[in-house]
Amino acid sequence: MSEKVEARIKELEERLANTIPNKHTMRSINFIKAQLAKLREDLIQIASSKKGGGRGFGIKKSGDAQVAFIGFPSVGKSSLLNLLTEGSTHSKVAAYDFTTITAIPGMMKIDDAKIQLIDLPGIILGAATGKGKGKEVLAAVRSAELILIIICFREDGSINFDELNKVRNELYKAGIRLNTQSAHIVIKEQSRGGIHFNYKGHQIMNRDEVKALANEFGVINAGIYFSDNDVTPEQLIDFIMGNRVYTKEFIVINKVDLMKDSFSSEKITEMIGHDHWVMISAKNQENINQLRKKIYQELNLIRVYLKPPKQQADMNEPIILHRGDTMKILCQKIHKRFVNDFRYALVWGKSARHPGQKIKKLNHIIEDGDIVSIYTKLDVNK
Ligand SMILES: Nc1nc2c(ncn2[C@@H]2O[C@H](COP(=O)(O)OP(=O)(O)OP(=O)(O)O)[C@@H](O)[C@H]2O)c(=O)[nH]1
Ligand SMILES: [Mg+2]
Repeated sequence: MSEKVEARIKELEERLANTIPNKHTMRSINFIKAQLAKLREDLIQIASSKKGGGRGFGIKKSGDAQVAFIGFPSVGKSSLLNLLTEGSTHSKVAAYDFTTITAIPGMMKIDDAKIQLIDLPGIILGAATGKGKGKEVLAAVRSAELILIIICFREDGSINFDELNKVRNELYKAGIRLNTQSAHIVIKEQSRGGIHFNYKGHQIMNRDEVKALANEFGVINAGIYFSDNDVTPEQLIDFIMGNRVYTKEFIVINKVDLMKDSFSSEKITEMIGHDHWVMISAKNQENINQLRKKIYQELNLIRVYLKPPKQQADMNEPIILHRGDTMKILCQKIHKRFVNDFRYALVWGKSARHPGQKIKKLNHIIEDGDIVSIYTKLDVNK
């Protein structure tokens, strides 16, 4: 069953690669893209229905944020986990591929935050369709908020950038979208009237193309509205298919001890496509602290100090939140009853207009370093 679907995917991928995009071929290109999206979904379904498939490794989330490691075998993922968690975790390291066969979680501590790192088995081509432990690995990756893609220097001193693109491609096929957001699209299905297409700004697809794509997915009568410029066919397909995960990647280039001629950072940034990367050597413990700091930065974490009413603030154990988090999220993190029983809070710090500002709104955005006193309905001596 899956072999047939895979063969069809291969055929369509080849057709897509061999079709030169222009006005006349646009329609058939979009048709192929729609078919591919459906077939890939079918493959994921087939793999998930097999015993043990698609369920991840059942790792319980803990800590303030979760970061998953992904990369080909033997790039040094487990060596890195052991270093970043300072010996509190031991994931087996060996010179042969597929040393790690399940997910190994570890806790990295930095600046009062506890970050759960998840070491995973190496992936191979075809992971998205269930090859190797691909389904489980990708399911574990889906639920992390930051994905560390690990590549490394080869023995000849070059960097294996091919692997980066292969990993990205597997993530893409598994419905994971990196460093991008879902397009702002609204689809209102109706009982009749065909497709009505409205949009803001400049668009690359015209009404006929939008209609043809929507029809392909069984959307026949609907108002379709794009509020972003230049929505691509892929974005429209993603929106209709749903079930996509939008997350961030950070690139680790390991084994820098094998480097022969030095690389300019501009060149590496160009090869990677952005400057969210770091070069390390797990073997020589080079740049490990810098990586730790980068992970913290990428997660956009902030520290908030609680001051129980009429007492001193606890400056030793901050609550860790994400930038942009609200008072409601802070309350939830302390205990869910704080959301229901919330009356107001007194706030000192960057988010307060003056020290000790009284905040009554749960949608107030907290800032790094704020000190917060929460008063609930149960506080009798307000
Ligand atoms: N030269 C060099 N070798 C390294 C470095 N980091 C790890 N290795 C070696 O690379 C091999 C694989 O390391 P692992 O940490 O097991 O790699 P992995 O990515 O977890 O591998 P799998 O679990 O099989 O996917 C081991 O022989 C390590 O000693 C490094 O910075 N430099
Ligand atoms: Mg490993």
